[in-house]
Amino acid sequence: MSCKKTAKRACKTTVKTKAAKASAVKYPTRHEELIKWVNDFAKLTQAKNVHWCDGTKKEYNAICESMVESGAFVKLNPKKRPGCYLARSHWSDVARVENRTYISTEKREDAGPTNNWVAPDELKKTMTDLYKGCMKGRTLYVIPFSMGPIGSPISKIGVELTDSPYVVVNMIIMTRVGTKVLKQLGKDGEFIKCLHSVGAPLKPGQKDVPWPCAPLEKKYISHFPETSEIWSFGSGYGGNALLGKKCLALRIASSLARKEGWLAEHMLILKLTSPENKVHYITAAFPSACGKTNLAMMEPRLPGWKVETIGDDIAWMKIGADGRLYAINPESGFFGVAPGTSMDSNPNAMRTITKNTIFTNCALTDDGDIWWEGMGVPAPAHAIDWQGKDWTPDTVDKDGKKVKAAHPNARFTAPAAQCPVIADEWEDPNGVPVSAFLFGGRRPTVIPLVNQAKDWTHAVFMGSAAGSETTAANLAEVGVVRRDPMAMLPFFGYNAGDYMLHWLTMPLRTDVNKLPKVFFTNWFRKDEKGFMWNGFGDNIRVLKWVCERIEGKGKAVETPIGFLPTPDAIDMTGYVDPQRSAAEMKKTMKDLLSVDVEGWKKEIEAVAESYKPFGNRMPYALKAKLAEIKAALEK
Ligand code: SAT
Ligand code: MN
Repeated sequence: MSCKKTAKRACKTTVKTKAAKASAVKYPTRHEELIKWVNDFAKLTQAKNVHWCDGTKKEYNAICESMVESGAFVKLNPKKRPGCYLARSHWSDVARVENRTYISTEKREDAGPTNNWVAPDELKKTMTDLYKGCMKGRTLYVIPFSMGPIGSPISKIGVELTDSPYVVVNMIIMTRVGTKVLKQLGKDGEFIKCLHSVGAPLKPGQKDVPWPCAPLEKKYISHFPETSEIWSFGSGYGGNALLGKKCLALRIASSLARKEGWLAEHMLILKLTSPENKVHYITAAFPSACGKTNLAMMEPRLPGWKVETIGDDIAWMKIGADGRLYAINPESGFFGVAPGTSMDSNPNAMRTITKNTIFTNCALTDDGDIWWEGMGVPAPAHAIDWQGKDWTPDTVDKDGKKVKAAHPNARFTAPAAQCPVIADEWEDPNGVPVSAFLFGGRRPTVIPLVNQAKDWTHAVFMGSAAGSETTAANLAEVGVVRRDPMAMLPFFGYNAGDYMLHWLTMPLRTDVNKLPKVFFTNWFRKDEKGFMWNGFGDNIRVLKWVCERIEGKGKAVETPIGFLPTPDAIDMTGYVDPQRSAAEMKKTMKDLLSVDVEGWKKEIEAVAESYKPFGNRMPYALKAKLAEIKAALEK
């Protein structure tokens, strides 16, 4: 970024690389290890400038404006979306790339069978070669960030070095960035080193493209949990590039959590208040694009109930002095899936993204607003699609298939503080006490609407057995069921068998009586009429039963797979499915809340199959639980 008038303040902390060598250079920190690490990387990558981010609004605005000038951002109509921008990615760089994501440990077994693995020496050599000269013609941004409220005993500090201004502004929304973090770090505080480059150096005079990135075979999203480092190359997109999110807050943090005795999970955190003013905090682990954001901000369709948001994607949970689990949201923003988000499905998300939001791969309307499929408003007669092409509702591709205006994994990045139902305590440094965990996934058949675990081992089994239909959040086949234990499959920072053992040992570290009650939910069952359950605001009916169970009430029947609600246990007052009469819905509820014995036998086989690659690293207790359920189903 050049020192334009708009960017004057930001440039105060921008130093020419050559000048950086001179002792006269002022750094916004006295942390020598940090300064040396930054300068070494600037030298390796041959960055044109080094810019230390201060995290101010002024800096954020200056970088956004410079991206508008360079063509990387479109400024949206300030009357319709004040403070909002649209970015369009390269067509090939639209989601996480799991086949280019590595957990690099000295021993292959420590990464486990679910992760790609290359030894650290080899991977670092390959990537050092890629990093050589990769920032020519670009600015290296230094982003000091805190995951979790600054200074909270649960938080962790990271520093990301990147040549992507898109990453900087997204990180400013998603994490706590800037001088205040450096202050907290002091002269010798610990931080997690995160390297990132889009991998597209510029020759002198070469014009930049709106979304620079490297081809797939050069992309690497690498994690070194033994030294708590992240090295990312070649992609500018979400979870590949905003290194605080999946890379730090899940992969590196899960490995730290195991060492330090806590939990880093792919879970939303919500606050539920009953009509009697009883409060319960609930966390829920669903795979990417399965409705975590929707549940976290739900508008309940039962009178008197209130849902407030603490987090929509990641929960870090530590054990309090009272033996309970306390959760914080390590993030400060939402990186949500746009398509399907509407005033119907998630009104609070729609209200959150009315201002100060970055949209990625959404369609641009002629009046300077954004649009996506499933927004709940009619398609515009004309728009510019996510690839920057003219689009109308009739646009088809060369095979005659309708072209989508927004990419199915198009995203919004919005400050959490803007959410109208953000809970007052969302930034409490001590976290909130958790009463229940939900696991879930997108399962069109077999899995009931809700099912409660009988004990902690059963709870861990339930999590280990989770599976879901794949979605567009990952660059792979969409719509096939894959096992996604604890919704962590793409995010385990170590051997998933060891992770299960870590979970199984939680009762040894907590007050067992205060451990969260655990449930498996499935909003996605289908029959010939389509979805059998409305989902969204009607999910409060399931949460109400969950609360009753937490409080030792709530009618349930014990079955081989867990405690299922009796058919009348779910409050259906005012429930309307336009496709089903009340009598039909009664039958549907019966189907949703019964055990499909034949289906479950197959399910158990599939889970057993998923344990096999782990050999003895999969805890015996889970195999025993599986055998117990299998035997009970045979009876
Ligand atoms: O791109 S992200 O990994 O941040 C989003 C997701 O897949 O959940
Ligand atoms: Mn996620």
